[in-house]
Amino acid sequence: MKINTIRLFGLLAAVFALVFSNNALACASCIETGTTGVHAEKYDQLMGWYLLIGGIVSLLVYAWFTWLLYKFRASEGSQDPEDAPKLGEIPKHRGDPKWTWFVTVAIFAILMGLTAGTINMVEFYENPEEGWGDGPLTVQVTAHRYYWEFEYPNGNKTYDNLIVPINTIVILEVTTDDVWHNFAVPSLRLKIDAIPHQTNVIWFDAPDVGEYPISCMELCGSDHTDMTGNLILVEPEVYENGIDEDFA
Ligand SMILES: [Cu+2]
Repeated sequence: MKINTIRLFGLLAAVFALVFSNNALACASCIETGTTGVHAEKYDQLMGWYLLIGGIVSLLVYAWFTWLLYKFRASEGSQDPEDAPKLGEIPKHRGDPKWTWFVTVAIFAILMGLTAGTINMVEFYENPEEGWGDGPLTVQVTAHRYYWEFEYPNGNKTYDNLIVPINTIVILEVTTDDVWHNFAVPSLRLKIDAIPHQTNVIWFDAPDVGEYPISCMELCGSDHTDMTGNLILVEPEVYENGIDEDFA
């Protein structure tokens, strides 16, 4: 192999390594925080489709690109092919229109499929579905600079820690007392704006007891990064026995 060919393959290998190591890092961080709940399951399925289709398309594009670079590489004494485009001239007929049609229809079909999946997902986030679990249990979430307030149906309140039972539909009615915030529980793939004078609704249902980090994901002031908490999922009996003594 010529030195330029070796360099070319080295460069492509580096690009691939960079792309795939980024994906690996993203996966590692999602395993670290743990995932639970019906939203995470559906969301990850959809992301799996995006990654799979994106992966296949990029492999095809890079393979085609590499093949073209190799096939049309310059060598001593080589000349432009007859149908090479010339500066300032509109090329005569080049290529096969069937391929253009094929690619256009394929892209359209892929985009329509992903759009339908995404709209479906948005509807799932907005409408609690019956049959997932007990409940619903409605909790009022109020954001403050720089803490979270959770008010339960019986009037009890907790701060920064949201404590709810597993296998229950939990509806969160989210608002704010001051500026814009954003309530997010990455492990459950939940994220919703907290907007003054407005109540936004999101729901979840998760089967695994544990603690899952809550973050504010809207830059809200100097202590924004300290605006954290935990979603604490407990057995229904533990929740019934009173959340005040154990967790608040
Ligand atoms: Cu905030």
